[in-house]
Amino acid sequence: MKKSFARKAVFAKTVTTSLFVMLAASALAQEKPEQVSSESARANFGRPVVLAADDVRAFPDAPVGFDKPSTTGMGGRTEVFEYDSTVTGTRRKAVVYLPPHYSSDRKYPVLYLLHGIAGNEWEWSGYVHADTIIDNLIADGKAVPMIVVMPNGRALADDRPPAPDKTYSPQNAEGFAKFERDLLDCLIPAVQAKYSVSTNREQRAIAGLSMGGGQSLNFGLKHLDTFAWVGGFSAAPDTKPPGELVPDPAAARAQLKLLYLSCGNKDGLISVSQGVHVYLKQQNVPHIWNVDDHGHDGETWGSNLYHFAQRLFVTNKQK
Ligand code: FER
Repeated sequence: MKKSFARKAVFAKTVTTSLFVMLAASALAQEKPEQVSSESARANFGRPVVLAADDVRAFPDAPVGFDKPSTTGMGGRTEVFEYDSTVTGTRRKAVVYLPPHYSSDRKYPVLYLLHGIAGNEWEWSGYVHADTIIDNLIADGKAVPMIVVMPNGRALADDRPPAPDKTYSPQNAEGFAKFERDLLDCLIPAVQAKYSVSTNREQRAIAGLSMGGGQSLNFGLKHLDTFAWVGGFSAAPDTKPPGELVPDPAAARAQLKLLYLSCGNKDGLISVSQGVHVYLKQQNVPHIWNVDDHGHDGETWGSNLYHFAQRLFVTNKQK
């Protein structure tokens, strides 16, 4: 009797505790994403890196010279592209890379490449040399000729990078969320009106670094009808929780041609990508997970663009 009472008491306490934990968890889950601030960003960058057994390299670093212009110069070219945005009410800019011998006689696949929280449309070409990386891959026959659109992912009327003390302001972060509609409703149609590009989802990719990595996962995986190739390099805490990113693993499995995740093992933000990788693995969603030896820096972004771009718009490169 006594024993049974004791058991019941323990059971009741367990139920109460579990209920409390469940309620607290659901309250947290319904809460708005963590308010962005310099303090929370510092804390996120400072998180200890805890590596699991499969947090290892899928690829070596890109070879020396991969991001240096060839002695014969760039085969392709970059230009500034402008479009009208109904989201910001302004005319916005994107840097566009066109492959060698770009011609309206053929339709090209397009990679949308998104920058980080303090960057703008010049970050990928100016800091990481994305145009040179892609140009060299095409010249070497390692990537198919493609157009790369490097937009400004901060969809605000004033989309200049904010002063350093405002980098993590909620307003700046909000601009990155608003870019979803700017991309889908304004930029993609404008690119398709101006350039000779394929409008097929299997000829459209999205990838980005850090804040842009989070955007690429959030927008790419939500709009599988628009993007078949998705990459997140060092994805930032703007990334949605994994279950929200991929609510329908069967659809992701069926529709994605490539899902590529990477992060440096010296990057305090790695837990964001680790969470996505673990979930994808549990749900049997094929993906590449490349953990290299870098931090939150241009070396990991350049090297992962090198590996990602080679796998775009070709079959059987998921593994
Ligand atoms: C954060 C830490 C870093 C965060 C965003 C970042 C949204 C983005 C970094 C980058 O783009 O380089 O807490 O919150």
